[in-house]
Amino acid sequence: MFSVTLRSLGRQVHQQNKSLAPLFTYSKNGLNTEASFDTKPFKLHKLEEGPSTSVTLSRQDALKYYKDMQMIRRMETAAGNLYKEKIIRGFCHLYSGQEACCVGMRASMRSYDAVITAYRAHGWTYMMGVDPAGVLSELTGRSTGCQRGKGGSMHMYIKNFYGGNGIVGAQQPLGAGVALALKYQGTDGVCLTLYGDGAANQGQLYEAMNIAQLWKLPVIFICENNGYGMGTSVDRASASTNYYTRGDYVPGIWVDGMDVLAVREATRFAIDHCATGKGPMVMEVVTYRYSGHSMSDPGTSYRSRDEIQEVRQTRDPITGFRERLLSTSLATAEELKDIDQEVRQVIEDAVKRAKADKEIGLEELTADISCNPIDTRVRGVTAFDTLTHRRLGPAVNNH
Ligand SMILES: Cc1ncc(C[n+]2csc(CCOP(=O)(O)OP(=O)(O)O)c2C)c(N)n1
Ligand SMILES: [Mg+2]
Repeated sequence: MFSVTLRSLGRQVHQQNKSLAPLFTYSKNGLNTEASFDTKPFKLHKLEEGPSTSVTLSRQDALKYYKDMQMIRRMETAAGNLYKEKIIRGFCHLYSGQEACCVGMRASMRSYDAVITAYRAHGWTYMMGVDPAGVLSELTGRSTGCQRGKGGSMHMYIKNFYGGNGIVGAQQPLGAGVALALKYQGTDGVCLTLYGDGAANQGQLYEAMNIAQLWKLPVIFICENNGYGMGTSVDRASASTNYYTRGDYVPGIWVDGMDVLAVREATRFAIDHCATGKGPMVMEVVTYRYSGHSMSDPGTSYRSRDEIQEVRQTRDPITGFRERLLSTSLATAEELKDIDQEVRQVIEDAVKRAKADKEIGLEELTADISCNPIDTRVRGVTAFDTLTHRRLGPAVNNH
């Protein structure tokens, strides 16, 4: 009886609001195990067909995406606080606002696909398998950090994740190189190569696209368009802000980067394209960063507080997703509150560890610089003062 009522309610809602499709598949507790949604239309460049805008979401996946997005949001808030307390030093670029991008992409990746991104890398590091304590301890320079505290904010790695790159535009040719390696090894693996709208104007992107198209490399060039490169808006920096078309001869797709499901579908489509030998693809995900460019930028001199507030209220990736889950009975408010509580606890524990754990000793400073060192002497403070290079463990991504 209850499920029949729900079903007809689902139909009514669907008729009133095209973003909600009929509900189906009920579990005992009256919650749905699956629901369908419509995404915003994708814009296509040099493509006859795009991904379907009608997407299905299982309850299990819904809870996972929600938790991952919340984990990244809270981890970044914690990183911001640790920075203000001067426990994190140096660079620190936060990803808050952009969570649906990495969570949606990761949902469509296969275990052997690779990722490379710029310096806004904490969320990706978590999504590729480092727990929040590994990320936060890396930020505070502790030996329990994912790079034993020697990489910091911009240089985190794990299997199939090639970092964390601080030079704007540097990672795009590297991503094409990773794609070449995947192809050379005979896998159908794809390299997701992310860059910002600011990096979209770097010449080396176009050199990388050229060779990727010629050699049909399995690389998705993904422009995370968050509206700004440092304090410069996209309109001031780019002669064309249609980043999905800027590969010219490379097919492109525009995606709402605040909708985790749209990102997931577009990524699945792009992976299929690249993995079947059709060559590269460009994907523009339109998103927003709430924080300043880095912790040293308050982020309010080149945009208004109202603008930030409006995005928070109308386009926030987590709030929007939460509403979808509740309105289609994929989850209850109580359940989501429990997840929030669990996430808060994980981050609190991670912060404690990031403050308490030890730093590496001086003898490790010159360890693990090269994978196969030819010369084991490393220059010290002066050219005459040499230190010894040592390998402490296997290199990440040394195939
Ligand atoms: C080659 C190079 N030029 C300039 C910089 C300084 N810089 C760091 S980030 C940045 C803006 C990049 O913006 P975008 O690509 O949109 O990435 P977002 O910060 O928005 O994620 C600039 C100019 C740099 N790191 N490297
Ligand atoms: Mg940007």
